[in-house]
Amino acid sequence: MSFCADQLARTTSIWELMLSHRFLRETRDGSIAHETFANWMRQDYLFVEAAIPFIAALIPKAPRAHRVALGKVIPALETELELFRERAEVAGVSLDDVTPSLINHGYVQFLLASAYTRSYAEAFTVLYVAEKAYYDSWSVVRDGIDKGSVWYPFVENWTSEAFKGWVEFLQRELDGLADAAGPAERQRMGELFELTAKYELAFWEMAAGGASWPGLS
Ligand code: MP5
Repeated sequence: MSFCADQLARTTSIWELMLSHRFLRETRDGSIAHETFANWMRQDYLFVEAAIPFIAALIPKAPRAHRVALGKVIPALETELELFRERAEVAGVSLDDVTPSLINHGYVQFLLASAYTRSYAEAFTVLYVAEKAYYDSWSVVRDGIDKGSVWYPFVENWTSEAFKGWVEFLQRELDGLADAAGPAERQRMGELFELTAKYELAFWEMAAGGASWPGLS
């Protein structure tokens, strides 16, 4: 079995919790509270901003064949940030003075630490899982959301044919990196795979439940 198929099977229970999350169901059904979706938008805007230095830190570690593909992600992320700003304007959401929730802070530190301190194959595992989680999650929303919804452009962003192709590319390449890895590195890749899936689930939980830090209101 390929590395990704193996890991996806091993972490099925996490993916099931992620893809059946109430945040996705309520966004799909149109019953999500405006403030709840706005909370996700504000937090994910910070996450996407942090994804830029994550990708930038991966590039010097990347095999030559990956450099152009990774380089193209940076302008794509800038375009994505524009989408957030445009939707925020339309929906009356302020993206100013946002501070990261504990989950967001932890996830971003984890992303950056992976890029700086782990092998390329290990950090690439984190990238794949984060992208796959968003493709799968927004595909759940796509299957039912009103196309006139103010949130629909986010669905289009992460379920487009181009994004699907990107996730498939990442999956093929990650399988290749895992084939070339020794058993110890492959083991670490598996641990990062699971941890990233848990962060993704936790991010939906935080999006639905609020961004305040434990102990503070
Ligand atoms: C992504 C994201 C997808 N925007 N937010 C989280 C919490 N996980 C994954 O990443 P990208 O870079 O926006 O496609």
